[in-house]
Amino acid sequence: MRRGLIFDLDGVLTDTAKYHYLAWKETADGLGIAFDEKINERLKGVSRRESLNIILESGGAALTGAQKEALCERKNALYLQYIQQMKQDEALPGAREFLEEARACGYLTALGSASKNAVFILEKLLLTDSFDAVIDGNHVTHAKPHPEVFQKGAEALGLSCGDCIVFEDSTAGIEAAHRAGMPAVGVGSPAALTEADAVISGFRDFTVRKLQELPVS
Ligand code: B16
Ligand code: MG
Repeated sequence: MRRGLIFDLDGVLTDTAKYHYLAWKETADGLGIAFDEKINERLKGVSRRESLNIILESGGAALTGAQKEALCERKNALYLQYIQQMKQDEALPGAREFLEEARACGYLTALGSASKNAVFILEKLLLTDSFDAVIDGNHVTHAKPHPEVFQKGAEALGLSCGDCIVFEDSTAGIEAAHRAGMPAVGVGSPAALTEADAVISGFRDFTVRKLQELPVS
């Protein structure tokens, strides 16, 4: 049995994508770049800087490194205003319960998120104590689809990559899991997550028993 479970944050344990959307929209509006849900989809699981590059590319805008840095800071300041208001009930349904059950059954749990705000969000959700290790955007040099975040997650748990299973909502994250040598459970729609080894709609009514029935255990 694989003993380590590594969870992405945004889109898996909570829906911060809506706050990323609002903050990026305001930033893009300031640049006169049209921004919509379709472009926002491409930002899921992608680092802050890479997200800005995607937005600038869609608007045909070229900026200097310093200008990009300033925009990333501005976007994050807007984003922080939103997540400051988060409450514990913004954990996605069943996520807290599944984490508790998994740990009670002897699984080790790690967070593997691209976000540099992950620790703050876990605190807001009262989920900090549900993890044996947290690897986020502050611990990695390479963004997903690079496998670094998950490799470091396994290492922090004291496990080999082959002992871990990843839960991810983004295609970049699923590719990162595979490149780390880990199976990926997609969280979302099977049509969007075709590369995942199994797909669940979310953690509502999801149990350790159901995990063990998936072709990833
Ligand atoms: P931050 P995840 C990712 O979180 C988001 O999906 C992505 O949209 C965001 O750009 C990235 O975190 C960086 O977030 O600006 O807070 O550092 O899905 O990897 O948990
Ligand atoms: Mg995600």
